[in-house]
Amino acid sequence: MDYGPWSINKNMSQPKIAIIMGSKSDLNIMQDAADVLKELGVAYEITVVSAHRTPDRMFSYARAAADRGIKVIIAGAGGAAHLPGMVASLTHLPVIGVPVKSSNSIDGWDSILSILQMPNGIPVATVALNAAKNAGILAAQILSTADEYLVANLIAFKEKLKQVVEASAAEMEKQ
Ligand code: RP5
Repeated sequence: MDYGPWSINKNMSQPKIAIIMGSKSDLNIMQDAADVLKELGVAYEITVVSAHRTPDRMFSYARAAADRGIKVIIAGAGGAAHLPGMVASLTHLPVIGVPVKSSNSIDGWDSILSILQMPNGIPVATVALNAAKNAGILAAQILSTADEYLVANLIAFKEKLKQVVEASAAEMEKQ
């Protein structure tokens, strides 16, 4: 079966996370998911899959993802953001939805509600508006339940967050 040229990161090992988005215009937001996965040492693939403009591609991508070794799908879209929900309806893999405040979005609420308000039985784990970084972290946390190396990376990542806050607290308290 030809699964298509999904992976942009040809130099990475077998991708475990798929990052997809409705349009190239979502990349400025969705890149944050890729960046944090890189930081955590998680192999990912990234591409554009439009629910409305390429429904057949969405169908074949979602149907084939698990067989290709993908464990979690991160899907970002804006406006009438059907991509995460439709992908979730086509696979048993966990889907994390990123509502994007796109050029066709009315203040972001359309994106949020389209992704958040899924019917019973077909969940999409929805992160905050434009919060692709959190989607990447959450995807890594899901993977880490079966990966000790990743647990260590996540603990180190959270430790860094703590240190940044402690450093800013110490600086502020000096004033
Ligand atoms: C959505 O429409 C996309 O996910 C994007 O957020 C938005 C605008 O797409 P473009 O018109 O910029 O391609 O489907």
